[in-house]
Amino acid sequence: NKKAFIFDLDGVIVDTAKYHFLAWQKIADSLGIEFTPEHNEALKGVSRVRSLEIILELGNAQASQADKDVWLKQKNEDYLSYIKNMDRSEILPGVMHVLQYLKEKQQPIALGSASKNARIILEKVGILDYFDVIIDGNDVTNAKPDPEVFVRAAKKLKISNEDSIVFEDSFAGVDAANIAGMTSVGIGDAKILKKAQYIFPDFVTIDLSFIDTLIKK
Ligand code: B16
Ligand code: MG
Repeated sequence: NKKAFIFDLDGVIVDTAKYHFLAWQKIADSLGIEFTPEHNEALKGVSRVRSLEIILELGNAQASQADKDVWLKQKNEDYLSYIKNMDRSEILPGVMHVLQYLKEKQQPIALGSASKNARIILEKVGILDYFDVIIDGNDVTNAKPDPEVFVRAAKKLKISNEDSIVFEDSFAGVDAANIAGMTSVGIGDAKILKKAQYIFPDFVTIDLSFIDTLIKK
């Protein structure tokens, strides 16, 4: 039995969500827009461009394309300054255990991330080799909750959507997996991820017998 195991990156494999938040908060601050961790939930899994739009909407602010381009560039430069020092220690607890088990069981593994920085991050934390397929923000035109990123990953692995399992920490990402007819596994807060078919607070609480169940499903 082969299934496609598709991992989101930010908030699932590594906690870069905190860096995205810090970088966006600086932009919001400079625009006088209040931006809290609660507001940040809506940005998870969402593209950089759409994230800025959401922040501007929060502040009822209008901006020219030229201004937006400046802020998008600033945000990404700031974000890159946070991720440049990342190493293996930033892989979230329990993730390696599951990745190694999937390799042992010869299951296809993909990354399905909205981030244009996905490859750099996988390289920094030293797990690029685990992924048979990487689909990221550079490959897709439609952001989550559109299922494009996951559908492309499954297609490239030559596995049907029904035989694909998605690990996601975001509301938009869980929606995307469900829309594609894939099995959605939410990692994080059950209140936010209630539409996921399975929910775990983190990878440490995922038993390998659960992974076996998914393989045999
Ligand atoms: P970048 P994921 C997403 O990654 C993040 O959750 C989201 O907050 C971010 O805006 C998006 O990537 C774009 O990232 O600015 O690096 O291209 O969770 O889909 O792995
Ligand atoms: Mg995420």
